[in-house]
Amino acid sequence: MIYELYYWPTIQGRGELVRLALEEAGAEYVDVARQPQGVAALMRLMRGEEGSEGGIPPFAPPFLRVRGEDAIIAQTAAILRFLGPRLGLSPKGEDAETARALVDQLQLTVSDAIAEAHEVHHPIAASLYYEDQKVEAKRRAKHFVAERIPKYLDYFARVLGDKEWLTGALTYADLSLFQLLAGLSYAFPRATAKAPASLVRLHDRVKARPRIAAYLASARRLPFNEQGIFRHYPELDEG
Ligand SMILES: N[C@@H](CCC(=O)N[C@@H](CS)C(=O)NCC(=O)O)C(=O)O
Repeated sequence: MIYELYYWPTIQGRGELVRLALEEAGAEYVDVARQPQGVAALMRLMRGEEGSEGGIPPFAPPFLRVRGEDAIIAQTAAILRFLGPRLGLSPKGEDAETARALVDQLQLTVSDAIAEAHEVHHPIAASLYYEDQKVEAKRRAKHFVAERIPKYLDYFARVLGDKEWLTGALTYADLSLFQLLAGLSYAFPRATAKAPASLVRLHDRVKARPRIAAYLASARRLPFNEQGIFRHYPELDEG
């Protein structure tokens, strides 16, 4: 089984949530847009010029194609919902439908937090530069830092309790929570320094998993940067 991941080649972005799941599972995958002519291939699929006959083109990356299978799946949470049981990162079987929905619920909450982290530096429009919306970004950041980061982190700490993983066993939602914590620590180090200790421990447990550790040390893991979702603008971390 070979998976093709389609995502922008120069940022971690939302593609990273899918990458972490594929890496943890040791799955065979191609990060298509990082290959020669890969971005052009991504654009063709997104425009519907290629792909499954009569299929649904994705609105935006990330999206996933399984070689030899017809469908292209977009939306990070939907991709992970699809991959979870295949990769052993969410419960399998008909009787696990509710358990899978709970993992999905957690994943969608991570997605909400990530969307808000992006809107801090782009509160008016994604098509405008940060420099063109700095005043609004500063206002938005004040609320994100004071209210939203603590609310999201306290929620995940409450779900985690004294368990090792959010739902008991490791799922893709734990990997995504790791990425949320890593991203927030990069973008808002001052605000995230107050993260609950149990979440820091979860972050460190994910980071130490052998395949994840090998991935993080490899060239496949791009560094955070100021083109991505989590951007470090010190003025936005002040609160
Ligand atoms: N809800 C989608 C959001 C997808 C998304 O916003 N993708 C970004 C990159 S991270 C993009 O390229 N968006 C283009 C656009 O929205 O026009 C998901 O979670 O996958």
